[in-house]
Amino acid sequence: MSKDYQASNINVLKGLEAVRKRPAMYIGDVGSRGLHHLVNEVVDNSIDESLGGYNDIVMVSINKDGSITIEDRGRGIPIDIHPIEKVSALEVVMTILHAGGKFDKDSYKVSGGLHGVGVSVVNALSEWLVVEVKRDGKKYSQEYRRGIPQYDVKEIGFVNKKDTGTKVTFMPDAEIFTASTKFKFSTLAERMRELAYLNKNISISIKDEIEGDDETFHFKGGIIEFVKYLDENKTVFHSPVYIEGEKDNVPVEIAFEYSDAYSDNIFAYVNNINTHEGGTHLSGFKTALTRTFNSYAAKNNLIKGNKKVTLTGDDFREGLTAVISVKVAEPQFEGQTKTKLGNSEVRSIVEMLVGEKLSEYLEENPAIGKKIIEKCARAAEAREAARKARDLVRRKNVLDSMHLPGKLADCSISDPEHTEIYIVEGDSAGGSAKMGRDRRFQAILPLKGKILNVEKAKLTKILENTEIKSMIAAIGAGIGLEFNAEKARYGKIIIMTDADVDGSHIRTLILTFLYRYMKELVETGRIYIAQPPLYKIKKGKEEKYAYDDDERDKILLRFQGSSTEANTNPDSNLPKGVTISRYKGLGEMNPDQLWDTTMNPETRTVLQVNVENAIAADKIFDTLMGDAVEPRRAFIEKNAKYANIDI
Ligand code: 0RA
Repeated sequence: MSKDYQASNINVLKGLEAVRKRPAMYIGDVGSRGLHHLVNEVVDNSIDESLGGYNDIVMVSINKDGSITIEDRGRGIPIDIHPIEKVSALEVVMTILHAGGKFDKDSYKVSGGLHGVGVSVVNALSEWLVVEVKRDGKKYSQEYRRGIPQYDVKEIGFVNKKDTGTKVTFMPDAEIFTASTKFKFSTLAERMRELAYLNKNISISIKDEIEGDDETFHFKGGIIEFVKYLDENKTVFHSPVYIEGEKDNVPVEIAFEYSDAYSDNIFAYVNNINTHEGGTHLSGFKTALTRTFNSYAAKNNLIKGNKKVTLTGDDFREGLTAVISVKVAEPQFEGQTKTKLGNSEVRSIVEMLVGEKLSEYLEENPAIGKKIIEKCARAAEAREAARKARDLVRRKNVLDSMHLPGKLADCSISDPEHTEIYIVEGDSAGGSAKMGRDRRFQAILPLKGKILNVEKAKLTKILENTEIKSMIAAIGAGIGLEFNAEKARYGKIIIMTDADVDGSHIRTLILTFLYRYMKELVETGRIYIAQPPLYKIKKGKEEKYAYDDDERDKILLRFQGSSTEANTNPDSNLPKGVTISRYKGLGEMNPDQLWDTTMNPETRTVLQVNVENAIAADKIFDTLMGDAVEPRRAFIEKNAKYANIDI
């Protein structure tokens, strides 16, 4: 060691200590999400290099020892001595909070939400980290332990002058990530795929040396291909419309197309971050879309036959799949999850660009224009019919939460913060649940048989379905555009179905409905899946429940260990005196058992449904519920056992 770093730079140590003391403040949490965020943080820096036109390749590798490497061909982190800190700029970037960004101001460095905290945060949360930089014909490196440099930046060789880039390898610190430090290929790959769609000039490869997985993402068509990918399993009306432009230093890129789906599917990005909560770029787009299409339709007399209906924004969004990608130098992120763009200037920029370019596009592609207008006019007619149907239903008071469905066993507390509703498959399981529950805060709604597949049905049909109506009434917060999560009568919505193929299908149907018509509940993490046990294992008076095969085997081993006699039953592998029963359905459990194993908040496990990856969620629902048969078969075969829709 050339210098005693442990004592030399008190500011660095203070910064590292702050990060290690409150890691969640910097990376959101110390669970799986935070762990994978470390990788994204480094990759974001590589992508930033590509935004400036300096980088075309990012390579991510999960290494055999569990560490991870991110390598790019950017300019390489500068290594010259930093004028203020008096050490290599590389060391500054790696050890000083918020020094990681470009020093130049006109880059679109991501700086909101959890992004852009800097590589120094990754360094502070790594047991060890090695950085290698190729720059000016030389190769340099430095190593750190929990963020502390182990030696000065050193030269380790020569390279071709044109050969530049940065390579970061790190081992996440198990002292910080106490649950697990294992990187998941699919989680990382989904984000890499998204980044490759959003940045068409870059090729991103990822490999997993442990599991042997390997993928490379490079989409020359960028977001046009992204839109096609999102609609892969849908029937589309035309090839994507593509709009590109820049105003006041804000580059805007939009691709969209219409399919025969009933809902819309818009992904809006700012500096490669998915702005789940929307914002000014999204509202600018929506306004321009409605206005431009309406004036095009009027000018070309395209809604002659439908004089009575006026087309609204909703009509122009039915079946719309769109990707909006803008770059903003100083984005303001607002909203609950800091994923809503606040910059007001962006609204008019997007609105103007879309207005201008879409008009041009429609003049040049009249056939497509006509098709879209006709499609949206049909949507308007259907909307009108649906409104009538809804009014009818409303008049009958079915959707009114004052009239709760007869099958609902409500709870006595009314504060949603403390209440939960179990949506249960079948009347008999519903009966057990009603008897087993804690009636103060647990409500039970049994559903009979399969509910309607909302992915394939029009709103009018959906509103006629008894099971769906009772869910809407019980939850009490409306549906679709009128949905208001604040009115929801329960804090948790727990889906409880049998652990078999039918149960899995019913669960997917319910989830599809909630995802399409009460999305906010999914987005705010209020939907859960109950986990009933698969086995009951008995030895004498002792009873144990197992929730999967591994757990069953562990319990059996334990019983075997405590058994003094050898197994004398030649027909089974079971220890003596032990019996196993496999639960075929919830109905086989008596109320007490159901409470003990699945409903008691003290002892149960429930899976929270989250849409961490909205793209994956959308695809799963399309695949499982849409028209196309082949992809569904492929999905089910690939996810054999029973597809666990933990999206
Ligand atoms: C600071 C300044 C510059 C580039 C970077 C950091 C940089 C960071 C990372 C992290 C992973 N890959 C990276 N590539 C670059 C600007 C360099 C210049 O002005 O020459």
